[in-house]
Amino acid sequence: MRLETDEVRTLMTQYRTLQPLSSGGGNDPTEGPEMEGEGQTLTKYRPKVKRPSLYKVILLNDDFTPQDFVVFVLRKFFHKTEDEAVKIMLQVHHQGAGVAGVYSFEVAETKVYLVNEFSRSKQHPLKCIMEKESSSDED
Ligand code: TYC
Repeated sequence: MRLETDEVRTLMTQYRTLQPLSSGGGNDPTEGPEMEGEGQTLTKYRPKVKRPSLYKVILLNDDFTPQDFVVFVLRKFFHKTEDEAVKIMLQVHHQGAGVAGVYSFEVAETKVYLVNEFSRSKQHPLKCIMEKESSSDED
């Protein structure tokens, strides 16, 4: 296609005055606040995807559950080695609580349920709870 000089001039003018596609003011819910750059409007986007939240599964100390039982629970339900299990058990024993593992909501919920049911079935008062892990990309 052959362009006449006038058409070329018009196209070049249009090109130079083109606005960024997302110059704000639209109703795109993915658009974040604008930032002023070097004479140009930059649009900052919020991430469209979020990492799933993670949950800490925590064991609580008590005065009656045998230490060996806690170590057994850590090995059976949290796949810890003997050394890791002893370390976590002692942390709980001395500090009052300790993290057995970090999982997605559903996995954490299942572990809490299984551990509490297992402890109850063996008549030990060992309690397991879950707590949302604070993540850096949340306000
Ligand atoms: N404190 C318990 C004892 O001395 C041991 C224990 C450790 C219990 C960890 C619970 O989550 C626990 N027998």
